[in-house]
Amino acid sequence: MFRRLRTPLLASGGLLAAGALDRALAPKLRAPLTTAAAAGTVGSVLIYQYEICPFCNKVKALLDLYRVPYETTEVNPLTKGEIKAWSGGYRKVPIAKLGDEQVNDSGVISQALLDRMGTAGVLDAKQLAEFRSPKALEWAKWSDEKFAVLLFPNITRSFSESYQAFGYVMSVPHFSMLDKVSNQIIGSFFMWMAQGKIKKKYGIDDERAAVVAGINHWLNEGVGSKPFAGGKQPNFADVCVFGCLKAIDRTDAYKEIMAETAIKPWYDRVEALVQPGNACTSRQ
Ligand SMILES: N[C@@H](CCC(=O)N[C@@H](CS)C(=O)NCC(=O)O)C(=O)O
Repeated sequence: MFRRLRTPLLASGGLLAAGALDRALAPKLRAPLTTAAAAGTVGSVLIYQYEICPFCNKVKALLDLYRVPYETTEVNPLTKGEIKAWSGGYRKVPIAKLGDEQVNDSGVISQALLDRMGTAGVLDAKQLAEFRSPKALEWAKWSDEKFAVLLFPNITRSFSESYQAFGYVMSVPHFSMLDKVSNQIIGSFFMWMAQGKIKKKYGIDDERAAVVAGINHWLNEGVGSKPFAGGKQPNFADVCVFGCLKAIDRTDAYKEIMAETAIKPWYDRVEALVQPGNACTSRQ
């Protein structure tokens, strides 16, 4: 179990105060762009992804937030068959196809998308500057380098947790039965076996305590008393941290994080703006 996290918000007024804050803010949140407003402006977007990859979910949350239509292709983690022939040796996800252009790495993809959104007028110059302010980029780096790395050890603590995390492979339509079973069993097994090595690599002792401490740090230092790290609207850092948690939202680790920390009101606020985007429906 996680140690229960007490944020200033909880300690000084409890969940009631957090709920009241949500209600007070709800009408002021920016109305989402319609898909039609964004369609045709950014061009075609195809994301090669793993459903449980935090970096892929970050990119999808960004697209969803601004109602930019996109498609996803699930990559077989064992064979990489969907990308191997054309990715030029790059074997990680996400990879984006922006029109005909291949863009690797979630950070590069996100900035390329934001540039296109700026050019297309989905975001004006001021909104763009605020969304990717130096502070937002600093927290985005923290999310990628310090927070995202905590997720893997948390969803692979045991074979059964690892098996649960890999459960999504069973519903990927283009995976053959052999792909599904091999990923579910062999993939889960190797993820579980790799857990210790990853913990050692990143100097993680107690993975549950580490993820709670990470969330504590984000809530207290990143979000603070504002609705979002970006203030009244999410910024790129909000999108990055949201993507990390969205990636694992069908796992026991996620349930425990939500129950044992005070992150849910912030998460729900971001999710309310991201929905009804594709990240929630792109699951194949
Ligand atoms: N810096 C990269 C990191 C991407 C990354 O590490 N992706 C993982 C999945 S979460 C991956 O593809 N690992 C290689 C593999 O699965 O073989 C980014 O932000 O896109």
